[in-house]
Amino acid sequence: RPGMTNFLTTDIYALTAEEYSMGRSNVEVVKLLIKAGIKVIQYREKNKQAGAMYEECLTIRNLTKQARVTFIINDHVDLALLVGADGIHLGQEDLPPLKVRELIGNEMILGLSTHTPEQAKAAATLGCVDYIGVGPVFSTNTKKGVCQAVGFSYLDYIVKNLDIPFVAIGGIKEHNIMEVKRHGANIMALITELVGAADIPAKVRAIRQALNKQ
Ligand code: TZP
Ligand code: MG
Repeated sequence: RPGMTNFLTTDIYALTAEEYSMGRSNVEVVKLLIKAGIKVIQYREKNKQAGAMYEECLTIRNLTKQARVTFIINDHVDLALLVGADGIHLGQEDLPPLKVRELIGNEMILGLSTHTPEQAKAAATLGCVDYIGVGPVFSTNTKKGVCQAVGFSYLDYIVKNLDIPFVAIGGIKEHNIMEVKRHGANIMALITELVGAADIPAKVRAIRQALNKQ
């Protein structure tokens, strides 16, 4: 999968969320993330109509392609196919990963959110999932609804027992990211800490400094 090299070598996996972006558009935020040297970006947008998302994703696909940034789209397989994204990210309630793999072929990255050891084992067993999301590590307001923080116990379980690539997610900030790394995570997914930062490139520099301190 072409987008996987960036994925496996990155430290930060950035996700969009316009409602937390301090009045900036998803496209503006993506430009800033690219400028900051982010190599993996997921378009995650829960509040827009398909037509508006299509236009945004088309623009973001062009920007990310030029910058050789891996572009993953949350939920919307049709959008990912139409704009030629590098990957698609599914939740537990979305279409079955095996069926989505049938649609997207072998070139696209397929990610799946998981919240329990059972879900992680099931994802690994499918054979068609490239990476799993692991979390929420800390409590977060960004994912509204049923999802309770699972703390470090679930992350520790994954590090100890499973071989599949994973990204830690949920409430990860500059001040706690080193703790997450110490628990064995190499790739951290962040939403509000990045899109909500007044100066996104400065925030990325600060996070990378924190990660490389010890
Ligand atoms: N999945 C688990 S937690 C979460 C998602 C999409 C939200 C993470 O957002 P934030 O703002 O980084 O806590
Ligand atoms: Mg979903």
